[in-house]
Amino acid sequence: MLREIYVRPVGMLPAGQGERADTVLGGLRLAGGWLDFMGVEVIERNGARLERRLAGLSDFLERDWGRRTLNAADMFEALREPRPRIAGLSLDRPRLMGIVNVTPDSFSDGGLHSTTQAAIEHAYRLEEEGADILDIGGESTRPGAEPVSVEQELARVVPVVEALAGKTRALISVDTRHAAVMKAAAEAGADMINDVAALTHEPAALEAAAASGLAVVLMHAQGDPRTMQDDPRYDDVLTDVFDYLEARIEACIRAGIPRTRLIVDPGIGFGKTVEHNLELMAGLSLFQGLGVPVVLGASRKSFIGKLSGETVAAERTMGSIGAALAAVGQGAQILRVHDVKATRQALTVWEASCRGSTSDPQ
Ligand code: PT1
Repeated sequence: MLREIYVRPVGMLPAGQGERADTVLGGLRLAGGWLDFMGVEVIERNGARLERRLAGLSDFLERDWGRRTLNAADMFEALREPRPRIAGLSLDRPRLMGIVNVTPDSFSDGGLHSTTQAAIEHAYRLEEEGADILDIGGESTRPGAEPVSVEQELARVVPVVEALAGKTRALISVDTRHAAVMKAAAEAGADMINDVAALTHEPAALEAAAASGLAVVLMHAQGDPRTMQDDPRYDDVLTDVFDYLEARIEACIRAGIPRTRLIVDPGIGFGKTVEHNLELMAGLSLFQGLGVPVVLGASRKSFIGKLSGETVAAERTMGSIGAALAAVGQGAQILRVHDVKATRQALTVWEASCRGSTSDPQ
């Protein structure tokens, strides 16, 4: 089914401020989280034509949408539905997924043993700094990266998962496109699969993820890492990515993965120009209409370099925090970041400033 109407929550206030019964202008809690939305942006698509307009909630709810009523109503319900815990982690506040690369080029001296040790130490440091999830990856999927063999990926990832499983408070996620790695990681004690190919890279991936019983991040990418930045094109990037993720959720449900185990990610930098990335950032709250948690990975990416003129990725922490706060301001539940300490500090101040109090409800 191709959607004709999309409903994006807008006009965010800190949770509780918009929902108050005494306000003339009523708002509703977004996904059981930290924001109330006061209105919606209605996006209508007629073939290639796109119309976007804003509506207050009562205006939206009272309007007759004709044969599109069901389409609008199911998406509206999905916006409100509180997100269930993922592997025990509540998503009523923003969470941090710390990036742990198990790739020799990230840790200079080359050998597998020292690479493994460095990755484990890095993971513990990120947990200490406030990571809720540790994302372990053995294959680089950044633009232009060459694939590694599955054997190599297994040799990098599995020892790190084994070392961390049961020893950290943080959840363990494995960043992989390969069924064999998903299976081995699940056996080694991982909690979550993070797949930049949304379980499409191999036919066996969908089956392996279903059998694992783990939570799964479905990320949108256009093309393969090696060539994805060669002239990416969309009819409309925001609704095209939405449709793709919706179709992948449906495929997962058909394969036996319940919606409560699914998470989506628009895939910043994966077959996208700077303009595409910024359209996704600006429209990010749209993805709450999929009814599952949203992950955003903007950390140190080249669009931040292009905006700021900073050519050194490791010097993009400040820009990455800008992207992170923009994302949680649109309801994104999980941020995939390199700089856990800096992002945690920024989030703590952002949350307390929205709340207007030092007292932490947790
Ligand atoms: C991501 C992500 C990921 N990104 C998820 N997993 C990478 N769920 C790896 C650049 O433009 O966003 N979400 N796993 C890393 N990929 C990139 C892509 C790194 C683009 C850098 C860029 O610089």
